[in-house]
Amino acid sequence: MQTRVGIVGAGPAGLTLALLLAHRGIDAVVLEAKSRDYVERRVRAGVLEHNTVLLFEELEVAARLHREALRHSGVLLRRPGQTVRIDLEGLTGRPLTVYGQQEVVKDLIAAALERGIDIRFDVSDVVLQDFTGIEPRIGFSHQGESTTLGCDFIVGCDGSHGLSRSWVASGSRDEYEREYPFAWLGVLVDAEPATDELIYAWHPRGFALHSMRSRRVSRLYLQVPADESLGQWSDEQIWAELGLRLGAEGWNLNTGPVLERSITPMRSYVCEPMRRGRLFLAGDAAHIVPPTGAKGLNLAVNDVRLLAAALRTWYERGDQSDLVAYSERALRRVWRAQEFSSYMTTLLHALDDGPYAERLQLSRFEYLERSEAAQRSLAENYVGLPAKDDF
Ligand code: RFL
Ligand code: PHB
Repeated sequence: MQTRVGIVGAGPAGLTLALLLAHRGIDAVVLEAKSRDYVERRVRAGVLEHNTVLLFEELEVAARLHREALRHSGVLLRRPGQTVRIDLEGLTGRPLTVYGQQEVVKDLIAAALERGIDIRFDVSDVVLQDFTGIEPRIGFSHQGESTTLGCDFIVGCDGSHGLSRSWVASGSRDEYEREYPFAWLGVLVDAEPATDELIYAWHPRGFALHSMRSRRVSRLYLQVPADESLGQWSDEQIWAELGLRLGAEGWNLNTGPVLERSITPMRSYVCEPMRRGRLFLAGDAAHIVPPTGAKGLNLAVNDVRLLAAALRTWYERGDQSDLVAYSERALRRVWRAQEFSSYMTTLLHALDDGPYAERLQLSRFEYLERSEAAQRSLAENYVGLPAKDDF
């Protein structure tokens, strides 16, 4: 088997990259460890930046998104007795789009298969070889047979638990990490959202988030200790805690059957550089942010936007300068998102760091309530700085 670009992982990064390359006449093969059904059902992100939507439009994969997604022009930040609305669209001119990651993945897979892109699901034993030379290869097993895919470049889009990162040699990579002492317990619920805009709530008992997937399905999260297990929480306890932490006078949560529940650890990670030889990393394979800033999927899409353009420059002009610049360019936005995600996380979670830290949180919140400059800064980071080559 031979192709130009071998892509490991069919999440948002791998699929978007394959579509961007196909758009430019560059063929690629995508190797995915899980089944199609599994990746299409995995419940994760919900918030898309305007940049991400614009790129999906350019790729002509946004028809269903435009029919079904919810468009939000603001977001609510709450503390007991106090709610601050950030007018995202008014402050930045850009709205926010709420559309489930599993819907994005379904749309990308359907478009890729329709356009003849070769995606192999259920592969195993993926081994990356010879990427420090000019003829990289990917060994893998598929339907009981071992095969080798020869390619010009390998792109590791295999997410936070993937293996590609481990091939960027330990001696030549710098790793930056932070583990938070808490996790998010998330529930997907068959209930009409009790709010038109997302609510991020600080509460002395811990953070809570009211998000949604549609006009009939809500997505809610609770801060829990890092070592919490799902079995420790009954539905009744989850509803009681959500009601308490999100509560406001004259406002009630809508409850309903829980369709899915999960626990997500909160951590930050960056691998620098996002490249070794002809192996490139993109998305969660290279960096992880806590979900409070809603940035992970959007960063993955930005990485592959830059990488696809760099590969095009290489194939059309034999010019490798954009490939050389890829890691540095991508990392500028990655670090902005790291800082913003850390800001949102420490603004909104119960930190268990004493009364001084709590007063700082309160002061930051009051600053947001009173200062348009503070609101504008939050808004431009949350909706996403405009996508440019150098940011
Ligand atoms: P993915 O989506 O993890 O895809 C990687 C794919 O690689 C496959 N794979 C392999 N394939 C072949 N061989 C191997 N050895 C392989 N190892 C792994 C995996 O099966 C998988 O299909 O990474 P990608 O494409 O980089 O996309 C990143 C996003 O998924 C992630 O950043 C977001 O989900 C983060 N995130 C959010 N991002 C946002 O932009 N907005 C949000 O609102 C938002 N909310 C969230 C989130 C993530 C969450 N969780 C569960 C982590 C909310 C939550 C709760
Ligand atoms: C979600 O809807 O899953 C969601 C929304 C906002 C976040 C994280 C997750 O910050």
